Amino acid sequence: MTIAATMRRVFLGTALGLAALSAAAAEEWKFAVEEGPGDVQTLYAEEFKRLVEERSGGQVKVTVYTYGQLGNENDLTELTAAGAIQFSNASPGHLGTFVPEVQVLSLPFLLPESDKAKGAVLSTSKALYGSLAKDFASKGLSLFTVYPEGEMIWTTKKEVRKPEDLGDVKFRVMTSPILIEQFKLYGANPVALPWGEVYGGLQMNVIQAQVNPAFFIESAKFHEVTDHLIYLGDVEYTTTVVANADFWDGLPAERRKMLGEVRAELQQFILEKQREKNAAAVDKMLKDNPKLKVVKLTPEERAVFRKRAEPLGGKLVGMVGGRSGEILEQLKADIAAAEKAVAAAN
Ligand code: 6CS
Repeated sequence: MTIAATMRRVFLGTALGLAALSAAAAEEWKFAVEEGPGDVQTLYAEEFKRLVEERSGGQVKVTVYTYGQLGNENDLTELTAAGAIQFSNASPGHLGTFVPEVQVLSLPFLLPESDKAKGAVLSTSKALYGSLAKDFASKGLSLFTVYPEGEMIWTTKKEVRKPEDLGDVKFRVMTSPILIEQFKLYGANPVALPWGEVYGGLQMNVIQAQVNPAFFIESAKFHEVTDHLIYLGDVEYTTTVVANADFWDGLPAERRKMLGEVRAELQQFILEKQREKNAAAVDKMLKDNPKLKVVKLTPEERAVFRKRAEPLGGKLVGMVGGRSGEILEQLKADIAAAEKAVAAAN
């Protein structure tokens, strides 16, 4: 064997040995999302994976699971609380039976309209990271972060401009109980379903409407089985990322520090990604389905729904009890402070 061939062998042997060693040493973190490939939550989890693997020097390997691979939205929360997976998305729209207090984030006409103030509230609010985090912890979940995924848009078969138009509409909502109350107040006939059943339901006319951000309507193809996109401007889709609490509490301090930095970087990353994806999705849907009609409610029409939604905060506190009233009041104070700070900076 030539010297060069021997050197190559030695080099290859060492490289393989090192790779095997680091593979053996790598710890696996499983991260399950509630959405499909290319969707906002998946982009977040993939960027999380890239940063964590790089910054842990290969000592942590993150495996991302998309919707359906490990179960539906509610299954993922249970798997995380039980410690079978380390991280998952648990959106307030589905988490309401497990951590009822989280439903404050689903209240319409509450979060700030400006992206800056909304971003600030979702990443730093005392109500969320001080108070609500305790309710997560009591269920075995550690609240890692909260981020927005875009304005909720209704897809309907007929034009809807006022509550009376919804009288005969079976409206699919996510599985949190407050959403049933919200759509009853709006005048509809709400039905809670996991999203995997929505396309078929619309196609078979078992339901006639649903609500989601534009990127999701496009990727789940709901625009193929609908006729109108209705913009009310009442609520933002938000999601929380949670970790198993025992796993989180057992992390060494430097790992938690690294995760804090990753979290801060991802906050900006995901704000931009979701904005881009939502804007592109509307163009794509109108191209795919030229008959789709876009309806933006006027301020007067919007005010009617806003009025209908007024009792909802009180209903939520009545349903959930515990510290939910306090959390809601603190959240309102955090929102007012963020809006004031943004106005002062402009
Ligand atoms: O409508 C739903 O249930 C789903 N919507 C989004 C935007 N993400 C996941 C969630 O389960």
